[in-house]
Amino acid sequence: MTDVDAALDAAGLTNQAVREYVGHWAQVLGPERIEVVSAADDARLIEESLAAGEIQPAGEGRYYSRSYYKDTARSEERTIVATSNPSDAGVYNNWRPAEEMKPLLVERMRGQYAGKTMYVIPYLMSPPGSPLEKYAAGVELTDNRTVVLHMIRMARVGISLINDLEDPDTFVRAVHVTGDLENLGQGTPDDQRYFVTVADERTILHFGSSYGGNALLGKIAHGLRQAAYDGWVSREFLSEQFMLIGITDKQTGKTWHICGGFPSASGKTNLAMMLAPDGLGDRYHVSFYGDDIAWLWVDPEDGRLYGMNPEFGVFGVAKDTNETTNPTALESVAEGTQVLFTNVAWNEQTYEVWWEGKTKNPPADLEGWHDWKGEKLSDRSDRDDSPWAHPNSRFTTTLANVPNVAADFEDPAGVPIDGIIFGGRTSDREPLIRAITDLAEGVYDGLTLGAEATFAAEGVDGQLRYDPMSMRPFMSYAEGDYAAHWLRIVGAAKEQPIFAHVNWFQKDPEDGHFLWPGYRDNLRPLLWLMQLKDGEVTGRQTPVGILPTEEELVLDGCNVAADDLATLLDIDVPRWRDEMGFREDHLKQFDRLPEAIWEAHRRVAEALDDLG
Ligand code: OXD
Ligand code: MN
Repeated sequence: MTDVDAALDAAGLTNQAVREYVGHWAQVLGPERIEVVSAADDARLIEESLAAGEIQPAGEGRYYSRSYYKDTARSEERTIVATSNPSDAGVYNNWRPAEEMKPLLVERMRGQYAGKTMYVIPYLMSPPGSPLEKYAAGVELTDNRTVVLHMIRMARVGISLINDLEDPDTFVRAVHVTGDLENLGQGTPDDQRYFVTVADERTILHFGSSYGGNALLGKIAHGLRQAAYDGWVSREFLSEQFMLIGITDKQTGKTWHICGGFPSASGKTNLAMMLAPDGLGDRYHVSFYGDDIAWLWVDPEDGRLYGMNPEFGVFGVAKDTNETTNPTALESVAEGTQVLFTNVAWNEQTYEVWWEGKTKNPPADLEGWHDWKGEKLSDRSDRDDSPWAHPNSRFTTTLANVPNVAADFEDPAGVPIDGIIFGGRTSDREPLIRAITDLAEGVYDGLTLGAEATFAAEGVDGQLRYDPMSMRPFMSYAEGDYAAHWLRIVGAAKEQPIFAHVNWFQKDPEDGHFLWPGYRDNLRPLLWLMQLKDGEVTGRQTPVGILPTEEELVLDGCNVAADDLATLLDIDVPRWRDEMGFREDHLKQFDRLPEAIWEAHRRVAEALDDLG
């Protein structure tokens, strides 16, 4: 066993509460060494990881790693929110009693760092000086150097961040143990993994993975689950799986900010990194704040709703990222960015990387190429057409690498929020955009967000897999209380944001083509939304919200067939009536759902019925 005090003294870690926490867990985990890390250690840690073969070079200032083949995604069934209050149980949070989970995790983790280094990662999930800084501090312990490299990219990491806390004891205790990945029974009845957030103790205990979503504890476990719980208990803020962008009108100098939630595979990162389409680029500029998490609160001084991205980087899905879908993402992983790729295909001779959808066809010359499992592509049988890269392969790069990152992305004050949007992947029924000006109807719309199931087995035809506010995997308390908290926080804002539901994925039922070009053209409906908020257009009222008229949507340089446009800007009433029945069943699951949400539901249902 190592001398904890000597290691912490040498690192200059003076926060007494953090020292006690590290000392306690060193007893449980039994590491051989302790190393406290700061972002300034990145270059040395990269060298060490290269030398140890944990990462590989992928071009100048770019790196590549592979994870164990059964450890490539978040595991929702093994993810648990534990507290001491049974009324925290919701439909989605897999609630368990804290007193049951804590000893179980401690026993699983005991001695697991033997012969290893315990990395102590002091981090902040906010820009320093944020009004929410006291909810942002954490200290992750991990036995995995690649996890450290990811954390340095995804969070602000440094000893000074934790030494100087206003309340030295207010930090999230986040313990990560990789475990013996080859013997954890992933996905079997004997699964050994546990990813537990003990939310009322601000303690995260994750055992049995080194995949980002399970192992970068600042991001999802703290930044989303814990923060959502803290925001509710304190009555101070919301934490949501939202992207956040700015749109500037260069003619008037006005900037609007829009945040919003999209279930996975609905294009959230592409939207967050979008550029203005050619026809509108002279006038409008889109700036990037974040692609995955937003914290929202009302400023007591000016009474406005503010938002900020607590993260420091992007942990983006590589698949299908290319010059058309997301050119900014490609620039943010260019040479010199210190990006880390995970589970893409990699060439050991040229150090190139490739993933499905990067180019139309994979590289023709197989020489040097390995698939995400490390197998040589040249050794593959002709019959093997499995993907070269894992569908959930990732790139991890800092926000500052994104070419259109907003000039004020690190401003601790955050940015005022003008619009909150929700959007799933829906092949019919949902128009291009429908705006909602009533708070309860906006929250109701978020609660009934969903996307068509991607796996036949999981889905029922025509029915969505509901994913309230895109928070289904990250809910930390009961959904009815969550809805009430939304009404409370946003309701306190003097200037109300406008809500909208968007859908880029409507298809022609006959030939299956997408009706809307998507990507950069998605700016057009968002501009209309901001004009509606500012009273410059009026749209057309329907039972499910206000839709743009064809004349109002700025379509210069955009190719959409007239009949496709007509469908995009209309609602399919019979399909909507079916949907209302599904929504009712969905909402009935939630205890304590505020009456205001039920009233919103009934208003929409009655308005649809009134259409005759
Ligand atoms: C996720 C992610 O799993 O952002 O949602 O990585
Ligand atoms: Mn996410």
